[in-house]
Amino acid sequence: MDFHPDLIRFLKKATRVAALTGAGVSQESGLRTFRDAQTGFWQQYRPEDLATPRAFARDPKLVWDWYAYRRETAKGAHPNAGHYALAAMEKIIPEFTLITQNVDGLHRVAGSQNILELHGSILKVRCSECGTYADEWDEGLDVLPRCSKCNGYLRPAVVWFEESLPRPQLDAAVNAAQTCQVFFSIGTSGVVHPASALAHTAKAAGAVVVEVNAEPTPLTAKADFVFHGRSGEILPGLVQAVWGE
Ligand code: BV8
Ligand code: ZN
Repeated sequence: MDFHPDLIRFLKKATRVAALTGAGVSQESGLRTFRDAQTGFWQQYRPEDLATPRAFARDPKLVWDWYAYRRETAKGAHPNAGHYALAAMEKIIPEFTLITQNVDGLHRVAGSQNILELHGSILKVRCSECGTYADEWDEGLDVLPRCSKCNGYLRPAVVWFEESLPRPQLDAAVNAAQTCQVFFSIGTSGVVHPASALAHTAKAAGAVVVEVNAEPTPLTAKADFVFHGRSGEILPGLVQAVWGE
């Protein structure tokens, strides 16, 4: 894959870079994306119908089990070359902000440190009533884990649809989009708000926008550089072409 000399020049001299990642970055680690059809028992459900407070209120055990299944698959997954390339960029570029919609924790495993988890973490669990985080809980077929403090139902510490994003992370992400010189949108279909607005905020603030995604998205027409393919191949190629690492 060859990279436009302008992009290489921009990146070589960039001191402030931001990257937004979505489920596509973890696809090569074997984790399903949101728009991929689900597999096995879960293929009868649409993620959008399970990742909501209403679904949890209606059937907390079904939603808990879906997240328990995804938590186990996330724990069994390994970062891929795309995650490692982003961790390498953070070490090279003076100010690098990784903004992720993913809840699988793989960026941290790959060594990224300055991470904004806009949608929370599937590895963390909190009480749906008092908000207390739980370090351990009962798992089992007919068990619905409850809070040791108030006996409320435990839930995954992720942001569901129609729930607000954590203010500090969102504000920091907007600030990074407004101040960066180059903004990457990687492995995301760009349909979920407000994360999908960040690339447009960066563009409006004068950043060079780079899209790395397996297929075209609503951002493609506005991006300055577009690479359609697998992030696990494109990102390491870019790091090699720009910084020779
Ligand atoms: C909110 C955590 C305020 C849980 C998630 C109408 C218009 C505008 C907005 C709305 C609207 N109706 C409702 C809304 C708001 C809603 C929204 O945006 N809905 C969408 C569906 C229209 N947003 C919200 O509700 C947000 N909150 O707005 O609060 C509010 C308050 C009260 C009332 C109303 C509003 C909360 C959004 C957060 C939801 N939680 N996840 C969990 O994970 O279980 S979102 C979920 O989708 C994941 O985080 C996921 O990351 C995210 C986005 O999906 P993607 O990451 O982009 O994944 P996707 O599968 O879509 O795409 C993957 C891409 O990768 C594909 O393009 C594919 O081609 C590509 N790919 C695949 N393999 C590879 C690859 N690319 C490269 N390499 C590969 N190998
Ligand atoms: Zn509680």
